[in-house]
Amino acid sequence: MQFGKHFVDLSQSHVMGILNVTPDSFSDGGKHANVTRAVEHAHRMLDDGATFIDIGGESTRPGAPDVSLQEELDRTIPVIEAVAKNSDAVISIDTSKAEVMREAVNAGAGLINDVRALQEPGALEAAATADVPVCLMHMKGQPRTMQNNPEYSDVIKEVSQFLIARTKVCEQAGIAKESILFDPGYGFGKTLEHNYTLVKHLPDIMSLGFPVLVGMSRKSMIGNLLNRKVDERLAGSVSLATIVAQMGAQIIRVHDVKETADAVNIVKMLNTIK
Ligand code: 7PM
Repeated sequence: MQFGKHFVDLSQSHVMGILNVTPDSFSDGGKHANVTRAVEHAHRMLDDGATFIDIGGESTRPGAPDVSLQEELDRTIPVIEAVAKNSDAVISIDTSKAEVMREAVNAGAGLINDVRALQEPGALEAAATADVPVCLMHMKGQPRTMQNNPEYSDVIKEVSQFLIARTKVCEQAGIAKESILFDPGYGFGKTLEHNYTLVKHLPDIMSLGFPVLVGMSRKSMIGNLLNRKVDERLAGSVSLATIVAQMGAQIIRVHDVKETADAVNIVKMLNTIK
């Protein structure tokens, strides 16, 4: 699949590193220090084996306060420019805002990662014009309230139907089928049982014919099952990454790139053995 100027062979699994873009106000070093730190983090993840770097301005994080357009642009665009100029990473922009999509792709992003699946005003048109692939994620409800008692009659069916319905809307807006990826949206309006059902039946989602991106790194589906705090979820995260890599998931979005790349490389080795 072509991601802007980069081609990525999705017949194998790739690691996507999550890049922290911290607000300037939390740093005494100012804007430049933040950009420098973010670029260093991106380079470490690339050295550790990431193909993709996912850059987000935090507005899409469940429970996070809304971030203004200007703030999201200020946080993400300078980092995208710097990483695009100094590496051959495929940069993914984690946003739901049309203007951020446009500016990010102008700055060098090769993938739009939208947890709201292009449902915000202008997002469909922005993605169609940007001419880079888009990851459509399933979320039930809205970030602030989605975790209070989510219910499904059939979670696999509902997630599949939502994603397929969004592809129709995308196609009508001029987005080619060939540039769409699917994400079941682990943790976004799902109970523990729903999340693990979506792991077990990931092959059903994959059989819809779109490459999949999965993000389970350090999430509550690990913490709540194993009774682990956020900084104790590495083994759980790598275990889940290994399982979905073995299923053939195309992109695995994680915090811990080095450990996940090791797991993916073991799966790849096994897949070369008869
Ligand atoms: C709190 C809860 C903070 C959850 C951050 C998160 C995904 C994503 C996120 C995902 C795609 C995180 C999440 N999760 N984009 N953005 N898929 N495509 O762990 O699962 O970073 S935010």
